[in-house]
Amino acid sequence: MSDIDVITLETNIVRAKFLNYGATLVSFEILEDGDFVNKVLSFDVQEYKDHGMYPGAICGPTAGRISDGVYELGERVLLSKNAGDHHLHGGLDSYARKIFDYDVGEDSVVFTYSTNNKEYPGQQEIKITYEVKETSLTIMFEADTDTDIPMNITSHIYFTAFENDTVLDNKMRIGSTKRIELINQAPTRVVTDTTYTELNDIQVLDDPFVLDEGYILYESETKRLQITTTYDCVVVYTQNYASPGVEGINKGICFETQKWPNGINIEGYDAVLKAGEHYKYQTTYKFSNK
Ligand code: FUC
Repeated sequence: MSDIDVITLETNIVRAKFLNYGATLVSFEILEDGDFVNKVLSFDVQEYKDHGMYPGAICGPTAGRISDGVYELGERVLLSKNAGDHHLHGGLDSYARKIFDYDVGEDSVVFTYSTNNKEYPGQQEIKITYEVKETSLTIMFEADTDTDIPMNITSHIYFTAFENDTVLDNKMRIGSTKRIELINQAPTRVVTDTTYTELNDIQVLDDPFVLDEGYILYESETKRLQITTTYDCVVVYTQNYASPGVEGINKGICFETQKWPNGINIEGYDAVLKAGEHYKYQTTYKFSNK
């Protein structure tokens, strides 16, 4: 584990830690009444290696499940099936499992990674920028490729329940009127569902929502997280399984902003990053008191 570095960014009100392994966000602490309060689930550094929850990690080339681990783009590409019948979060050669180069600025850190991925064809250049501004964290996802591939990069941060014991005690609103229905866990077709148009109690979720407007609100009685994104989808995952390093379930909630998971296998959706095109999306997480 000696090749894993911990990188710290500090402003007058925020202290954020990262790993070059998976370009991971380890902690995001905000100064509140004289104390630093962590807003994400954090683990010991050694625990991040190959962790099944992908805590804080950058997942790609394709986040979410690729149905039956296969897609066709000129040729038929067979991917590893690391989640039952499906390929998940970039599979066995995921960006989440790679050591990135990095460059630290005053209030930002830039991670870069160049890969001849073992599963996806071609050469990819990945650039992830984290930027801290007051109580906000912005993540910029950029990529280039020399071969057409489905590209869908997300961040797998687990946000805490704030002052509650479980995230299910909080409320959420998504700028969405449609979700992508799962069949045998694979995102398959878009259905209209306005369950989350208004603020609602959170239920157990592992579901993709199509964003009409790029925002999500997540809040407790006293705290609010407002997420804005240029992506057109968010997978909301409520940490539904017990895992090493967390006591119990539903202790964290992920808002995996991304393109449509399995979009490459959904008719009419453009999931492809073409050779020579530049991939660029960004998501901002802003914390405030209510
Ligand atoms: C989410 C889910 C998966 C998985 C993983 C750790 O993205 O979609 O079901 O358990 O995180």
